[in-house]
Amino acid sequence: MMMSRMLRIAAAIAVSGALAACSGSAASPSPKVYTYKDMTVGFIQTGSESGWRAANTSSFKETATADGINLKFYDSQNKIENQITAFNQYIQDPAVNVIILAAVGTTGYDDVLKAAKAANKVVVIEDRRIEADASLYYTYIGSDFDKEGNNGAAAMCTALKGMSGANVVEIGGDQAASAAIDRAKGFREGIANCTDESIKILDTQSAPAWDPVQGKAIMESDLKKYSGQIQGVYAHNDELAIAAIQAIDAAGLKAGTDVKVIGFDATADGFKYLISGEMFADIECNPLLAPQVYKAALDALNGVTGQAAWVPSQEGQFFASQGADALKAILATRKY
Ligand code: GYE
Repeated sequence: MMMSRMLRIAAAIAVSGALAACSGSAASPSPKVYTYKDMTVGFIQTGSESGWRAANTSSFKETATADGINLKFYDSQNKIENQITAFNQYIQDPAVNVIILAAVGTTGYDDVLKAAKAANKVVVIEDRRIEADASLYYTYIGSDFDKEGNNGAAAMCTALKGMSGANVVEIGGDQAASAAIDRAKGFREGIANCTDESIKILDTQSAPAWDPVQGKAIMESDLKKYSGQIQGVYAHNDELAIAAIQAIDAAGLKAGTDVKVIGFDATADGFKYLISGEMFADIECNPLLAPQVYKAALDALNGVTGQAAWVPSQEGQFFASQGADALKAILATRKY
């Protein structure tokens, strides 16, 4: 009697175990694999201050449309306080699972980065580096602005070759931006290595929010203050370089001959002044970052680890000395 009861209990246990295995209740569910259609991105853009910025914004909007990403776009009007507001809005928005930041400044983001992490939002920094613990965001994708500054210095050394004791003035971008901070740093590092001539920075001023109207006023002031003493202009983007060229020409001087101008971004407008010979060199800065940034965000959603803290952009430089025909041919192949 006892044996048959024990057999019945053993059989019942075996059957329930088999049923649990069949129903899958014992096995854990396989993790969800995210696709771009599962991404709702809150993109916090600096503003619309330059041709580079317009190309960067287009890259994110066009790529989102092509990939089926739901994009929420915020223009910060170049104000850090607006970026903090937008960050908090996206943190509180249950639809947003990815936040992308193009930073106006380098500091002031720690609290919102911590809040985004606590809310399990993926954060990717694009364009400009920030001063924050790398554990607070998935990765940073943007240029090596210090290297760009080194390249700008090398171009200035070439432009002023053989002029012992050459003087330059600097027209900086917004002094809060890492792009301006590092291009200034890289330039100073680089001109110290000029072999054939010593280059002195006569004056340096920054254009708030990269405003070319301010940039032109800075150049006009420098031309008055240092009349006949300026051989070179180091401008932190093409709009500031073009503003300087306009001021130089208005002062009766010839940009490209009397004064050598170096710019950054290599936008279509910058190319026009390379082709005319009024800009000596244009150091490229790649704004077409959206495909890389969205892929990184998707990897983050899918739990991919081992991502580099910084993925530097690939970019080159262009010179008036390449000749108008060659530069026109290159320009015809470019997207911005
Ligand atoms: O050079 C300038 C824009 O962060 C690289 O920002 C970007 C810079 C770019 O205002 O045109």
